[in-house]
Amino acid sequence: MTHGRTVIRNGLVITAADELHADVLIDGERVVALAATGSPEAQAWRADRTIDATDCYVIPGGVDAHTHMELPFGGTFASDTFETGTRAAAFGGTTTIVDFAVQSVGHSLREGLDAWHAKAQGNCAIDYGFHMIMSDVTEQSLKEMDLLVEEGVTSFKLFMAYPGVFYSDDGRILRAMQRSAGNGGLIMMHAENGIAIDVLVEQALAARHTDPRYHGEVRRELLEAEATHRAIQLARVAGSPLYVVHVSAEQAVAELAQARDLGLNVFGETCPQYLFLSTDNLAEPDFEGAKYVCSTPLRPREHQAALWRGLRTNDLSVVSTDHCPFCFVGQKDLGRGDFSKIPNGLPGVENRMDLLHQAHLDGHISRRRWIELACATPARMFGLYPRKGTIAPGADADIVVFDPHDRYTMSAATHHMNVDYSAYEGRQVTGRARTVLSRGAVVVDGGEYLGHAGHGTFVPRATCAYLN
Ligand code: DUC
Ligand code: ZN
Ligand code: ZN
Repeated sequence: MTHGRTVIRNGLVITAADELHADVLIDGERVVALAATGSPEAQAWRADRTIDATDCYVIPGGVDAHTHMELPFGGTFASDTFETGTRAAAFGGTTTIVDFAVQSVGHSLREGLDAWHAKAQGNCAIDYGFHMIMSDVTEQSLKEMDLLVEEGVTSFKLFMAYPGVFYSDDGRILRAMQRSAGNGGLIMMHAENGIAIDVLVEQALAARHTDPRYHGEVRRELLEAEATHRAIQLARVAGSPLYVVHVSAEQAVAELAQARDLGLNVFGETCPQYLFLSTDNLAEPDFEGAKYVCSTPLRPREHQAALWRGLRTNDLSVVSTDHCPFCFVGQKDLGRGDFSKIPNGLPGVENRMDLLHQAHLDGHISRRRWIELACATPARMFGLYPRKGTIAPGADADIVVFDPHDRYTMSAATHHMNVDYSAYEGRQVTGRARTVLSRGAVVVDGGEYLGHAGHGTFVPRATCAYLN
């Protein structure tokens, strides 16, 4: 579909590299030029549509590299479909997601990937890519990895947690890492020692410790740090890069820092829930803590300082959401009386850009670092840059006109995610997406949805741009 020429005037363009008072010219689905606001060049542009961004930022659309739409988990499914989840993402200023296709045990990667294509195709409001969850590392699935890399599915998540479901033992992990060392794929690791955690779960339940807060207690910080350390050593042995997802414990950040100080291709991701929430939430009475059950778990608030520091030093280089919503009524409920049966996951795809902007206002990160963590680095990490993650000639016109003064209260009553609670209920933030463009089309404007299911297309990805 062609959208003619659009010009965005009078805004402050912020990318990971620059802040410029510039106008942006879009032709069809792509950015074609930037020029200083008021310059003869910008004034000479003729367009079919002008978007006025006075007093606003003009930023690249967010890239959320970790979502789980419709994920089957714990006997139920994540409550956002690709349609509802990507629409909510658009409202929150995110214009690309990378979701996790799942290989189940006994099935091929191909079957899993085809199933996820079928769920997403024709349903998405914004562009999307896939990572592949490998639950069954076999001779066959190792060979399939090469084919997936060629098709633009260039990253593979393995689990050291969830024995009997997604879990891979060290031998399987090593084999997958060796394969990715050869084919350019990036191994993403859920680093928690699931075998030890399951022992602690059993002991906790035997002691009648059944409330949601025990989810946080049994998934010990040391078991995240130990698994992170082990994953790093296995990657070194295999000669492969490693990306550790949803890092929450200070001791795990220390493992990443040590590896990175050695110059290794080891990268870390954290999520807003670990930066803004804590075990205090998990301990909320009347089973309310179930709303905050995810893995890795929320940590005592003292860990937050280490995460913010990691984001500044680049020992953590991406903030994704791990968006995996389950309704409080009817889904989280499954774990009343047994915390281990609470489906793991939090909603957040709509909240990430605004929470990170608030983090800028609170003095944790600079404005350009906000864009780097939320747009540019995930795009580079997962082979989407410069098509996604920046505003530059040739890039997709995935652009957000962001009003940095718009103060509002996050709430389930007003959010667009298909889930009956907000993890950030009542939190006031300043700054919100006003106008959101996906490949040149306005999909959200002033709180109104103007997009449609099926606008979003699958984006084949190149390999990680950070490897040295
Ligand atoms: N963690 C979650 O919280 N949900 C889904 C899978 C995961 O690893
Ligand atoms: Zn995980
Ligand atoms: Zn996840």
